[in-house]
Formats: sequence, structure tokens, C-alpha cells
Amino acid sequence: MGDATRVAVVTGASSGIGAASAKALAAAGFDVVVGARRLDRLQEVADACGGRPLQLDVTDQASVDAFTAAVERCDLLVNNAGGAVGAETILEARDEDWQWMYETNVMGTLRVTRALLPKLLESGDGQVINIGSVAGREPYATGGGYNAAKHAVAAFSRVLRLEMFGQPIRVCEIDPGLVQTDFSLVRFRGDQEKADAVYEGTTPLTAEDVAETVSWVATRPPHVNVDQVLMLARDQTSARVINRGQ
Ligand code: 8X3
Repeated sequence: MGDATRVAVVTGASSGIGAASAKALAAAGFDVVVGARRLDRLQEVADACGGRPLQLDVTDQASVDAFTAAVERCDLLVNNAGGAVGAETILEARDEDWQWMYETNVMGTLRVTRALLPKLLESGDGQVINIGSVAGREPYATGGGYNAAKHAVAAFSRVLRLEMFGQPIRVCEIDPGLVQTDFSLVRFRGDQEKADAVYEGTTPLTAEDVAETVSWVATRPPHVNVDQVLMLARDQTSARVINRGQ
């Protein structure tokens, strides 16, 4: 497709890492299509980055069909939609939480990627960036459903890389650790105190820190595939080892 402006599609773009990534990619010269369920918040992000807002619920195949049909060109797909809900042990796991985490993180990534792959191939230099998590590399107690879903996203990224080998498609998995967004508020079902405790005494990453990495990966030359990035706050060496001393 050569010289026309490259088009980036970002899912889960109404807040957090998705919104910051859309802005960073626009600043790097991409035309950005932003998708999310919450249209009012999405419109604000689109206004801030000159992007095109399109409603998207990655858990709903009909919504993914309508969204991807409206995307004429796609050179970069950032699969960011996802998240965690609940922090119960496996003994107390709730089916609906695990199902939601699978639907958003895993099935959502599958649905959007599968639908946009033909356009990514047409690009001649297509790229998929999946936002995983340190939780996809390392289990922790009470993380079960999210750990399982993000491990699945990691496997998805690596399988896609193998299947696209020989084609003009790059695949990258970016795995952040502690990032201060509304991630923990959602996980703890709106309990602000519990959400704040996750970051207490630390200096967590910001959504913008992760977005800078997204933008850096997306602007490497076509022959460079950054396969995996693990990105942690200095205050953590793993999902479990966190320094709360300051
Ligand atoms: C979020 C990071 O460590 O809370 O993806 O699971 S963690």
C-alpha cells in the first residue's frame, strides 16, 4: 500500500493504555481508528487525537463484524481491550468473572485479529500489537482467571507469529506490570480503597509509559519484529515482588 498514511486500529481505546496509545500513535503520524463500548468517552479520545471513533464490543461477534467492516484499511492493530474482574481464589472463583475475562482478553483478541488479518496482509507491512500482562508470564494467588486469560493471550501472540511467518506481518506482545489506570477499580468492582492499595507506596507505570512503548514498537522499520516486551515499574521485579517502602 506504500506511501499513504498508515492506519492504526486501537481497541479498548476509551481510557487507560488504549486511549494513551491512540494519542501516541496519532502523534507518530498514524491515522487512528479507536474502538470501545463507551461512545461518549471514545469521542473525547478521538477528538484529542484526530481519530475516528467506532463503537466496539469485542465480546459480541456482530459488533466486531460491524466495526471491522467500517475499517477500510488497517496497517496496525493494537489489541488492548481486556481487563480483570474479581480477585477470588480458585476455591471461590465465580464462573461469570472467568467467562468475562476470557471473552474480553482472549476471544476479543481472536475476533478482532481474525477479522482484520486480510487487511493487515493487504497492507504489505501489517503489525499486530497485543497488550498482555506480567500476569500472562507469572501466576499469583487470587489472579487465577486473569492469569489464565493473559497466558492465553501470550500463547495467541506466539501462535500468530508462527502462522504469519513468511508473510509481511509483525506480531508483538507487550506485557506491562503495575500501571495506574482504572484497571484495579474494575478488578475490585468499584472498591476505590482496594484499588488504591494495589499501587500504595509504589511509583507505578502510567498509561503514557506503555503507550510510548507501543509507539516505539510500531515505528521500527518493517524488517524489525519486537516479539515481546516485559515492562515493569522499578518498584517491582515481578507480579508478586513489589517494593512498597517509599
Ligand atoms: C495488570 C498487572 O500484576 O495486576 O495486568 O496482574 S497485574
